[in-house]
Amino acid sequence: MKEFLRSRGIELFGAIPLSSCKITRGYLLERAGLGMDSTVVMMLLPYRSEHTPKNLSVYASAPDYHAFVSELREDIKAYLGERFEGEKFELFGDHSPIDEVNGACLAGLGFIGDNGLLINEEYSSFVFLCELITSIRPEALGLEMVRDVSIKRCIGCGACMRACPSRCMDKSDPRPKSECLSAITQKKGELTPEEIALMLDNGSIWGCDICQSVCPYTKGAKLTPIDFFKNNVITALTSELIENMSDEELSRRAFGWRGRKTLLRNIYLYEGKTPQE
Ligand code: B12
Ligand code: SF4
Ligand code: SF4
Repeated sequence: MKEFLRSRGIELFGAIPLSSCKITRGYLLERAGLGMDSTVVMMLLPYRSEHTPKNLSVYASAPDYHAFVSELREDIKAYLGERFEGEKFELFGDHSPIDEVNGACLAGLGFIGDNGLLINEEYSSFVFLCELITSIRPEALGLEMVRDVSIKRCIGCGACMRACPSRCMDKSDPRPKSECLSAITQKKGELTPEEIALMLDNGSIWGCDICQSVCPYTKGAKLTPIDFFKNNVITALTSELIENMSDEELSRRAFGWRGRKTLLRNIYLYEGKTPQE
């Protein structure tokens, strides 16, 4: 398993018992026929490349990580299917039965920042998380089960709290996650004047990286070694680019998941245009 993952550019992984994880969407486990005695192989996918995006977040500028996970899912199923007859296995990422930040921390792959993200010592928080959940024992996969890792936290310097434009991490009055700028840019329908001002003041059409950029762990963090995230990076969103982008290409981008209309709403606001122009 280690060699298989490394052949896909995945160097950071660790196995933990599912029973130690925070279950957030139990129905996904049921659907895959996975019991609570399963093993979770948490994986980190560093995604920040040398290309610095101008008006969108780093995660959205790279090709969609869901596509990477889909491809990996097929490959893992073929690999394990040949070797382990009758066993259950499923790869999840984002749409996952567990709290992935918590899981990656339990697997010893990093610690949790006050910004809520998993911070890895080499790559900082610019890592996507995904996980194989399987009935196969870790020893049979050539992995050791990581046990009893306590949740570690960042140094708590407060830079993310001070920089967050939505005041999500305020100690006295933390705003709900629905007010996070990242959530607002991904919201369907009409935005309120306050939400529009927040988006324009911070110059991001899709996502928000402020609490990651100011984090001291990001200074000097390594760039992705995974080719998938290095190529086809989009560093600026424009109405011309999106109006001319095929549905297929848009579906392969993280900023496409809410549909063209929501994305163009943000771009037109950013460009000072009305939708008819
Ligand atoms: C829903 C969600 C969001 C929502 C949250 C909305 C809401 N109403 O909850 C929104 C859209 C705000 C969001 C934003 C982002 N997200 Co998000 N998100 C998730 C998702 C799908 C579920 C989180 C969850 O429900 N956790 C379980 C509940 C029980 O935990 P919780 O206590 O509510 O939240 C915990 C964490 O999830 C985290 N957290 C999650 N969202 C937010 C939002 C804010 C403002 C804060 C402070 C913390 C925080 O804090 C807690 C620490 O354990 C996870 C994937 C997953 N399945 O875990 C990705 C995930 C956490 N997100 C991810 C990313 C990349 C982002 C963004 C950086 C994207 C961007 N550049 O714009 C931002 C960062 C915001 C932030 N500071 O966390 C990555 C994080 C990777 C990492 N290194 O930790 C994940 C793991 C997806 C993945 N598979 O890689 N996200
Ligand atoms: S992503 Fe932006 S708005 Fe959301 S918590 Fe981080 S700094 Fe605040
Ligand atoms: S900016 Fe400081 S407080 Fe925030 S996550 Fe990074 S180290 Fe922790």
